[in-house]
Amino acid sequence: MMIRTVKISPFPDQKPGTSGLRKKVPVFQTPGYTEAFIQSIFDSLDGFKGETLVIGGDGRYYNRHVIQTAIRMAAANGFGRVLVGQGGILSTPAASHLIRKSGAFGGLILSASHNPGGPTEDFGIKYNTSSGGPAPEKITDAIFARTGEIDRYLIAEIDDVDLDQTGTFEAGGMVIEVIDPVADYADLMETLFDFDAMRAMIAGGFKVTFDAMHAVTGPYAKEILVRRLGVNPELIYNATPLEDFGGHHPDPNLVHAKALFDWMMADDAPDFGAASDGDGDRNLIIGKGVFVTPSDSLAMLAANAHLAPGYKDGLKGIARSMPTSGAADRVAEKLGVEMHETPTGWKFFGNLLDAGRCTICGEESAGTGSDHVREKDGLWAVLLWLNILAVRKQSMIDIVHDHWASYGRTYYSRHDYEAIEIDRANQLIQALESGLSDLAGRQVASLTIERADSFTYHDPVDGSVSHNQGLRIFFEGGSRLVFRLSGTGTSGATLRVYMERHEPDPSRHDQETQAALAPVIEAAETLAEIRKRTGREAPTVIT
Ligand code: VG1
Ligand code: CO
Repeated sequence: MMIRTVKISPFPDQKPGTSGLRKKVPVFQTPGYTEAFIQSIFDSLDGFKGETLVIGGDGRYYNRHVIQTAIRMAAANGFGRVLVGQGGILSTPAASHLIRKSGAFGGLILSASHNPGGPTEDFGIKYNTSSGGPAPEKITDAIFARTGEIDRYLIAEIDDVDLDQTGTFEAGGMVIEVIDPVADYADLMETLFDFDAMRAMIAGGFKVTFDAMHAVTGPYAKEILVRRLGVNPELIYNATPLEDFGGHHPDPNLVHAKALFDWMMADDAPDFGAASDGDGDRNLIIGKGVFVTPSDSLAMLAANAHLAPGYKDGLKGIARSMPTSGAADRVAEKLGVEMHETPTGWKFFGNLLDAGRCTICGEESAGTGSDHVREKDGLWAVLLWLNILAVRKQSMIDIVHDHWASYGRTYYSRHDYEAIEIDRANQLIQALESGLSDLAGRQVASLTIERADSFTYHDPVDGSVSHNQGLRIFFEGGSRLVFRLSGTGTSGATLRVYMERHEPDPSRHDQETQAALAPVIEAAETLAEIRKRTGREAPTVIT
């Protein structure tokens, strides 16, 4: 086998963010750029000679090209075997499962998740470890350090692999297996959920619709929802993965999945509607006439998980990212299990899951998952909801109202200001942060500030500490405001403002969310001067 050593100079901007390195496609197309990052990953790892590497992506533009490059580089660097999803496709949770099941050393997941795709849109690369989860900060820091000094990459001269045929062959001294990306994952779902009960519910007329947003979950939805559960195929939308997601953002929120939302609120709505994102790890859950916020969905799934066979023995604990609402905390308290609050990003859940300290975790950004893999999992959340509905034999709206009646309702919203100038965003955060210690006791917008801080996470498993994970302002009465800058964007900065208010009184559970949060929203503006500092009159996206 011919291995070439290609000389390169470091690229200064290869710092992994919340979930790997995300840049515009033309940046990844800069000669040597993609290779420099992949080589920096390999150079930061020890002991993978002869081991297995999983490679897959969300099918976006440039996916196939980078997969070929990654295969050649894996061979040149000494991996013994690569597993690649057919067509270059693997949803993020399916990749996590495959890494675990095959005993792989790790995996490369090629995705920019919910960001748009195409020749001038976004691409991303991230590394997952043998546990199946995103590399922890210790490793991503090492990768970034390596990108700063890298001077060569190794690549084997092998022909392009035919990604469209499953099969096993040898090239470049390495075994290459192109595998069905769906089968193992679908089988895993059958071990967790009562497919008979769900099939019976659907056969009995319960209508389910799913929007795959022209992204990776189409083939998974067809196999699991249609073929194994009997959902009407006409109710599965945008099920063919496209390199540009049909020109849309594959982001299952109320802006980009508005058509689904509108239908779910109409008289002829199906019983249950859902959508997933570019790489299949997020979920949007809407019942007929009722939208379930991701924070509420986490709480409701945790409260009912024991109704599914995979969780019949109950939960070891629950974990949520800090900006996620406290709705799940109330469930953990009632169940008498541990509750953990981590920084944003799935990589922080890995240690807790590995140590058996939690079973279910979730984020306000529409990510929910469990210890079955080490990534959030969109279809898993859909199936857990369907399993709960099949057992409880109630409508979504009744289950949601029941939950609020028992635990109170936590009104929740996130306001995003996208692509603002980086300097302006940093100044806003700095100004707020420098005044944090003086805020306690201050009155703002009819609320009284109880305390404020910058969130620091102490990992209870390995003792690592992560600073600067978001600014928190707590008000008397339990409302909360959080500010942080996104770590997944590719143009400018994105300011995220998270607001919540708990309402125990059932007679006040039917307010419009933005109205219910009005004082907290006003406090955000007063404290951070968002309009003046960003130059924006209103958020880009409200979820
Ligand atoms: C966002 C979300 C975060 C999520 C991350 C990756 O990060 O807020 O909750 O884990 O995306 O999700 P940020 O730094 O932009 O706020 V995905 O589906 O993009 O892999
Ligand atoms: Co995603």
